[in-house]
Amino acid sequence: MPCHNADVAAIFEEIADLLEIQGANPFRIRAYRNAARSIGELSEEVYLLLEKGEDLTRLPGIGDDLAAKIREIVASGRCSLLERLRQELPPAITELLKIPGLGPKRVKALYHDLEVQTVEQLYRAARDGRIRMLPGFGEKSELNILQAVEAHASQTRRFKLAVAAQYADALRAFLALLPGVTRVTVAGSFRRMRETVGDLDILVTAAAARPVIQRFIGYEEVAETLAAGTTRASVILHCGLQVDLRVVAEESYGAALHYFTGSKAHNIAIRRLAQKRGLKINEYGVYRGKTRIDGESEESVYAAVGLPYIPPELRENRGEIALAQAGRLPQLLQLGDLRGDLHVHTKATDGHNTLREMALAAKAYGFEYLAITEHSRRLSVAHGLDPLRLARQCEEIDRLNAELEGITLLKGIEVDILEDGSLDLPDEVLARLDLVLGAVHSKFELSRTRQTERILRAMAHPHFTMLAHPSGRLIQQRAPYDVDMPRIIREARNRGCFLELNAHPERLDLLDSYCQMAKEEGVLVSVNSDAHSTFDFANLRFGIGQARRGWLEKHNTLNTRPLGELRALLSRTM
Ligand code: DGT
Ligand code: CA
Ligand code: CA
Repeated sequence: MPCHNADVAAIFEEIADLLEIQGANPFRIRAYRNAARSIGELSEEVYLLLEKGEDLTRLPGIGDDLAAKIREIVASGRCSLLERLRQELPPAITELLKIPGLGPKRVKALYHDLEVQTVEQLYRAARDGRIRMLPGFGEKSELNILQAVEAHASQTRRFKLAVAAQYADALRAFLALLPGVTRVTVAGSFRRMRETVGDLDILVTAAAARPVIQRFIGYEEVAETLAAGTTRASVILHCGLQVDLRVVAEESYGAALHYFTGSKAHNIAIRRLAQKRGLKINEYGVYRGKTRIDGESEESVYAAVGLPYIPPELRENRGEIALAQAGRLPQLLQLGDLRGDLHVHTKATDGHNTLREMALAAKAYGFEYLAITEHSRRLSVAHGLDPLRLARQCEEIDRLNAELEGITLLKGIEVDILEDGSLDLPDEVLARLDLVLGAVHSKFELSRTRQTERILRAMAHPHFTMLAHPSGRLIQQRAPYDVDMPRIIREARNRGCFLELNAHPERLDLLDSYCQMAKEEGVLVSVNSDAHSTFDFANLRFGIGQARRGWLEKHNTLNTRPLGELRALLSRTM
């Protein structure tokens, strides 16, 4: 299992917290905090840097000692310092740090002076009025703690869609093979392809419910069973993900699927339509009075309120019901519509595979074309290309294109947009390429005005083709940079260039609402994998989900075009 940057950053962050609770040297604490930030913000996976033999001490804030710890973490998934610190302190103490308003300093005081070691003990201490006695706390902070603990209990962690998919796919396969099971569908936010999911909601039809429930709570990944009844059960998996299972009758399948797919706002709006027609919709079916008139399929539920079937990705009550009433639902983009991928890396920079391997994998995936878009020289941690190395790669692409059949490689670059909006390679180099993706990889903290000007200036460059991962966010790790995205979308229209929807599971960037805006403005979006290995084309599944949430259709998408048409569109931008 690869150890991701977020895992390394979380370990360093926890070390810093524990050191602080122990009252360690502030410089030592700060070194771990800086390292956590440095690794957390790195757009390249540190395990990949290690595989390539990169010297990690070149990264900001990383010295020999920290580099050794990173190697240990990546190699073993563990850190002996963290394990030692955890043994020296009560096991639940890090839970306390998750309570808003409680930093390591306060946790230290609560632990040393009141022997508070768990959230439960914290709650009792606050309720009993013992916290206000502590120096530096007082009545008001005691009340704040009480409220924060209550809020903390009601909110749980969310999982990235691609992470949830690993557990969902395995569980679906397990359930589908159980005796008597006829249908298994993962509903909820997962089916709506939201970028993160709070829990999995699984719907099963089966000859008998009880045996399915028993096998479900006995599934090897179950850590805890929260509830197990005759037709439903809830468990928590070892990874912390909650799974709700419901076994329903065949005749209620459609109504149940509709109910548990949500969103809640969409369901409420549909039920209101039903009421107007004198009908009632619940998870068991569609009813007129006491008579059940429909509910075996989702189509029948929508038909009962006079609507065509609405795809799950649209069910957010953001205008989809009015469109359905008007008969104007979009024909949403599908994975099979894509004819190529316009953003991949190879071994030449931070990818795993050679040019040839990537080309053959793209062909096997069913693609007609593949754009090779390495990083440019500024991104030195990714071993970005300078003009000479890029020229060599272009020659290699010419050779492969002459040799390979059924796949065409396009010459591209993911060039860094520098702070002043200039591009990280000379014009005459960019002019020789088929496409130029511009990307922001630095100076995320610029003001809104300056960040917007920077990107607009880059887009005005005569060779600029497409803005890569337009918001720069990493899901649950890094907020989008502050930028006037509507203005960028309008400029893309005026300039005739394109926006990327980057399907990397940590990015899913362009955000869905901006996909809608791009569509309205007539700006074509390219759903790209940003593949760093031959396996990564699989991530396009999540990019397609995001595109569908953003109402995109085949004709709104650049890389659904046949090669000839694509070339014409690309050359118009240059
Ligand atoms: P999540 O898990 O937070 O990512 O989001 P969902 O949408 O999966 O929400 P969840 O798991 O709480 O519930 C699954 C579905 O069940 C939800 O999308 C709609 C339906 N549902 C849950 N509670 C209610 C409710 O109070 N009213 C209605 N109409 N539907 C509900
Ligand atoms: Ca859910
Ligand atoms: Ca649920």
